[in-house]
Amino acid sequence: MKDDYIARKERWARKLAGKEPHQVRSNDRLPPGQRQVTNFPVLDLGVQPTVDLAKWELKIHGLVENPVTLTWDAFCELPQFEDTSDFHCVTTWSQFDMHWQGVAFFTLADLVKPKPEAKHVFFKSYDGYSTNNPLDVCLDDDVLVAHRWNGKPLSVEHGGPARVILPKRYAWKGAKWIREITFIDRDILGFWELRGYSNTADPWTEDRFS
Ligand SMILES: Nc1nc2c(c(=O)[nH]1)N[C@H]1C(S)=C(S)[C@@H](COP(=O)(O)O)O[C@H]1N2
Ligand SMILES: [Mo]
Repeated sequence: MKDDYIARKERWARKLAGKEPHQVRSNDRLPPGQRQVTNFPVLDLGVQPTVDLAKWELKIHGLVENPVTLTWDAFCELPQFEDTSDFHCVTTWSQFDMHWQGVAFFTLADLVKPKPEAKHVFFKSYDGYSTNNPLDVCLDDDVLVAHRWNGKPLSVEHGGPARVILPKRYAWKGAKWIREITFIDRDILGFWELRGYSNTADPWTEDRFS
């Protein structure tokens, strides 16, 4: 993991320096079975929690050297990252060129310092939602906790104050209204992963259901 972590971080640093071409999963920008939309549909569990910024917290803990609970101000004071990526929902819509601003997953990992045993990451949200991803997937150079979309604060319906963006996975792998990130040594299934959705969720192999 250590070497892999450093290699991924190096690539991310090159990207920040503008020296790394945008990493793509496939030359086909539109994954199979998807259609392009431009209206950014909303998908949720029927609840859109409104979280007062004064009470908002992001707890990052588990198998890490330095667990933290970030307030909104502390989160916004971390180095900010922006990136443009495509967004693919398992319900067959994709939207291209989504511009996100927030904090790179790398910055959060550097802050808490995952222990070598940490291999998976579990995400919990203010609406009771959860999802899970391998740590190496989270350490891709396009993964972030976003608080702005297309130049504006992220709206509540799209997961504001802050949501996780993992462009190379179907969108359910990115938790809106993020509240807690836990580093763990084994895989634990999240909300949709327990309900028949694929655990790996790769849009380019139409890896939709388990
Ligand atoms: N907290 C939370 N995050 C979530 C969901 C949810 O219901 N609750 N839905 C997921 C699903 S299935 C998708 S497709 C995307 C939708 O994001 P959008 O509503 O901004 O399009 O958020 C994902 N993250
Ligand atoms: Mo979805």
